[in-house]
Amino acid sequence: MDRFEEKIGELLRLDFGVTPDGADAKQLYTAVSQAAMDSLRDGWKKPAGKKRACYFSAEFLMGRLVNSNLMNLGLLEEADRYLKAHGRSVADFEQIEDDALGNGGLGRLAACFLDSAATHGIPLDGYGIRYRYGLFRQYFEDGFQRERADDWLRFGDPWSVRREEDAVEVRFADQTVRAVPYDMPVIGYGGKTINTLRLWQSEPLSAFDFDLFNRQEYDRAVAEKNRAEEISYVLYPNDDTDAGKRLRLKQQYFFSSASLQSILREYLGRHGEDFSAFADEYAVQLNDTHPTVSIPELLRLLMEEHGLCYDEAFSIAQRVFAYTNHTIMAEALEKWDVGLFLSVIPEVYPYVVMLQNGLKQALHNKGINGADQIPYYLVDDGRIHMARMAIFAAHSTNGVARIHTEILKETALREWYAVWPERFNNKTNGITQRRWLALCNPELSGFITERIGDGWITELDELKKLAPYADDERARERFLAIKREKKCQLAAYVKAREGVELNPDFLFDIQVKRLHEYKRQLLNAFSILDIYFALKDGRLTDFYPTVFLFGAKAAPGYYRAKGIIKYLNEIAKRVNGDPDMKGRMQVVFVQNYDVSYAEKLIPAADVSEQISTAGTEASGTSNMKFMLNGAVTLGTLDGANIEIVEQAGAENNFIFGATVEEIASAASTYDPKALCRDNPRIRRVVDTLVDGTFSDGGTGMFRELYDSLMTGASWHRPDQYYLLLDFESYCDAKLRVNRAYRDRAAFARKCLLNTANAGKFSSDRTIREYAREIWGV
Ligand code: C3B
Repeated sequence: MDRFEEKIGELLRLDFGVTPDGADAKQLYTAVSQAAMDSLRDGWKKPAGKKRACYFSAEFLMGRLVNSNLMNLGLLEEADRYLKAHGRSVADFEQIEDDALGNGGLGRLAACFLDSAATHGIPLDGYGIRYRYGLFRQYFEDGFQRERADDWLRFGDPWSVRREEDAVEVRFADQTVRAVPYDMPVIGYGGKTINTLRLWQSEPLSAFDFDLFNRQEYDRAVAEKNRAEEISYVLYPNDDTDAGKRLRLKQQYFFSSASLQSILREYLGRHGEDFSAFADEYAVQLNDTHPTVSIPELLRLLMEEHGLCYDEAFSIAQRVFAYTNHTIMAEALEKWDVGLFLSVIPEVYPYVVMLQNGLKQALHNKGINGADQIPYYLVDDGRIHMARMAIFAAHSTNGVARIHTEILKETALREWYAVWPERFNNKTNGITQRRWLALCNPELSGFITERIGDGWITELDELKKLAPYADDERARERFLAIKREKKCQLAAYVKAREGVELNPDFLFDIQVKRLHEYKRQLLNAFSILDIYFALKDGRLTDFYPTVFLFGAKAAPGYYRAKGIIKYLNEIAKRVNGDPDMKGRMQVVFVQNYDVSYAEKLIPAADVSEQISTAGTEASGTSNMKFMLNGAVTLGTLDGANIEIVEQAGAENNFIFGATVEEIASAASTYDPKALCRDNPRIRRVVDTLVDGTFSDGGTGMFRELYDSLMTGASWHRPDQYYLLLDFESYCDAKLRVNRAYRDRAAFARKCLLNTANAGKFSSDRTIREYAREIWGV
């Protein structure tokens, strides 16, 4: 028995007083995790004298850590053997960890980046917030979304180390709090590099006011504690929208200031007050505008506490900071009310003003003066524009897929691109193949490794070697058998979680992502109804039996998104309850879609639904996960879909709908009312929102959805996501996929070619580009 196993036994004995055979799953989980932590303590040190990159992000959606950490440390098999010897397995840890410190794509991307950087020896540390409660847990009640708090700490947190000695203070107008870091090791595959994810927790300066306590003012005695803890209490549940709330600004400033102070402290320890090397030792990537208040805060710290002048401080900031834009949705580009900003962090505001003056001077130097400067103003109309601040003060602004960056340059940020074109660059997103293939699909991983070796685990381009097997009948049959096995596994999981039976011989068509109008789950709903009616009427006779699966959380305050969930659940009830549909079609909306559910759903998919209105989805990353696991994309020419199809071949995917250019030219002519009037198929499905086919429980939600399609956000702007424009081409494409699926060998070929051409979409490739082209590490 080696050291790792001995350590597990010892921890079980000392911490819980149990033997390995007597321990429950939670005790085993804690002991195994702690033993793994113990094994890496020596290797978890920052190497001196190297430039480090810091990823500032309000969200890190890490997913369960135990399996990936054990795998990366090379301990997974050993742990499983040990557990099996005691009548257990790592699968027993399934229900133990949660994975919820992020909303969706942006937070999950941050987690993929950390994994890739550590795997390739790139010094990258994450900095964020240790929310007490992560993204809410979702369940359905009569088809309506309900939310419950996500108490992710209920199983303990064996992967974090509290670093009391590194705590700092963060000052607000109305309170000062202590930011206490919890460090998590980020273990590269093979365990050679261990970086750090530092998450800050907000605490009171002193735990308890005894004066008040003695005066029997108990409420006030705990009030300060509560007010401090409030800051890191809960993750804002909005994806792609900006709540503009006071607490949100507090959260952003809290982790920005704490992270900068912690970096400065490290630097001062090495260099004293000489800041000349600071920008050579640190790069800070701002993950969206959420940490952008870091820019004036760094100026403040350098000028106020270390006596630098504005020009010196600005030049350092500009070399240090880089900004990633993740969306062009106007409502997500953060703007802070000056009054609100002043009431929360008045000490930072003068630095915003200095930046504004610096901007005016810089524009003047470029020959832009007077009213021409207005579109650039950082403070405009009583609001502080955070994206503008980031573009002006950072040396790099990047989009997350080729088309997204083009839209930024040509449309959304064109004034800025005109003045500082050299700052703009593209970094197409990626995903880590360790979690999204090796861990979640060991069956397909084994298939690949048997044929081309295991180099793909760290160099995903190796998958190219798989392409010839797409023409090999035995390989295709094996692939189909694996897909079926993954469907059976998913079916068992869905049965346990939702109480619904899935038939593994059906086609699995899956749309999983946050619920948002622009992602157009409602369009998917309409197409399903269209197929349903066609089957009922006998118009459609050769339909291959299909299950349409959905998973999506709606932000709790997003009324329309919640209406779409209810609508889909009503459709599911109707279709699944219709005896005519037995063996032909099924609709299932799973509850609480999260990273762990994704790990089950994605490997089982035949068809990946990526149907956002062209020009709205910056990149998407689930599209890459589906592709890697051998599904075809049914999608629009939007975000990274474009690059996916370019890599895997248009003939191996199913593209439909208006392009960005076509959407732009449809803007003035799109007339949803006329489309409804003239096209009976459209009318029939859309009318189900209002003709009593389905009940929204008297809430009026369906009527509101109907109105949103017909009249849109405003009277002169009908449905800004053009659902009915793309309806027919979408339904056609859906039936094309369905027909193609009948020829299983030909379909398997398409799937295999998707996997074989997924190399570009590794976050290893993306993070190397950031390291080389932006950070210089
Ligand atoms: C998302 C975008 O919506 C996705 O297209 C993109 O793939 C990911 O970011 C990662 O770049 N996004 C998000 O999850 N949250 C935001 N606030 C903005 C964008």
